[in-house]
Amino acid sequence: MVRASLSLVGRCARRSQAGLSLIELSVALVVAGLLSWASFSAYETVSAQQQIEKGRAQAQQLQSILRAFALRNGRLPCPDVSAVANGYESLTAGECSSGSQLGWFPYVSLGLEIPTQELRARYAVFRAANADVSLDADLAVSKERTGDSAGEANYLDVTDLIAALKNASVVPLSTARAYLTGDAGPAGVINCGANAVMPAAYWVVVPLQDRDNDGSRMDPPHTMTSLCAASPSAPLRFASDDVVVAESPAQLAGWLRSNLP
Ligand SMILES: [Ca+2]
Ligand SMILES: [Ca+2]
Ligand SMILES: [Ca+2]
Repeated sequence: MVRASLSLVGRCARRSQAGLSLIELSVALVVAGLLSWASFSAYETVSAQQQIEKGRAQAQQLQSILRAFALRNGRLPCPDVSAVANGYESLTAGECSSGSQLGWFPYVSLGLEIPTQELRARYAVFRAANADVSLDADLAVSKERTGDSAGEANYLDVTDLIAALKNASVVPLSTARAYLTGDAGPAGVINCGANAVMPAAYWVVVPLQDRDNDGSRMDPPHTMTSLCAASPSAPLRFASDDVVVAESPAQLAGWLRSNLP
C-alpha cells in the first residue's frame, strides 16, 4: 500500500515535471521567435541602409561624370528617352532631340555599364532654347554663344555652356522644365505643385526600392513623367529611399568656372 502510494507520488511528480518542461519549451519557442524577428528586423534595417549608401555612391559617381562631360563637351548629356533604357543619348542628326529633357541616364554614351534596375537613374536636363543665341539656354546642345569663330580657342567649348547657364538662371521658373521642390527644411515643403524652388541645370534620381508600394521604384515626389525632383538636401523619409543629386544653373556654372581646364 505504502509502495503503491509512493509510486503514485512518483508518477505525479514525473507528470508535473513533464508539464513544466512543456511550458518552458513554449516560453523558449516564443523567446526564440522574438529574437529571430528582432534580428531579422535589424538585418532589414542594415541592408536598407547599405542600399541607400550604395545609391548615394552611385548618384555621386554619376554627378562627377556629368560634370566631366560638361567640361569636355560644352553641354550636358541628352537623356536616354528610349522605352527600353538602352543607355544611349537620344540624338537626332547628332543633336539632342528637341523636347527630350527627361529620361534615363545615358550610361553607355558616357562610357558606363547600365546598372541593375534599382540603381538605374532617371535624369532631367534644363532646356530653354532661344532663336537669339545670346539668350539661348538649351543646356543639352552645344552652341557658340560667346562669339568665337571656328579655330579660336573658346569655340564651342565650356565657356559657351557657362553662357547658357547664365541665361538659364534668368529664365522664369517653370514646371515645364527640370526643377527642384523643397527639402522639408529651409527650402520648404516637398511638394512639386505647391513649392517649386529653383530650376535644375540637371537632376539625377537613383530610385532604389519601391518604398511607397505604388508599383514604381520612384517614390514621392518623383514619378516617371515629372520634371520635378526633391532637393538633394531632403532627409530620408519613411515612404521614399530615392537618392537625388542636382545643381541649379548658377551652382553648375560656379563649379565649371572653378574647374576650367
Ligand atoms: Ca565660345
Ligand atoms: Ca524608391
Ligand atoms: Ca514607389
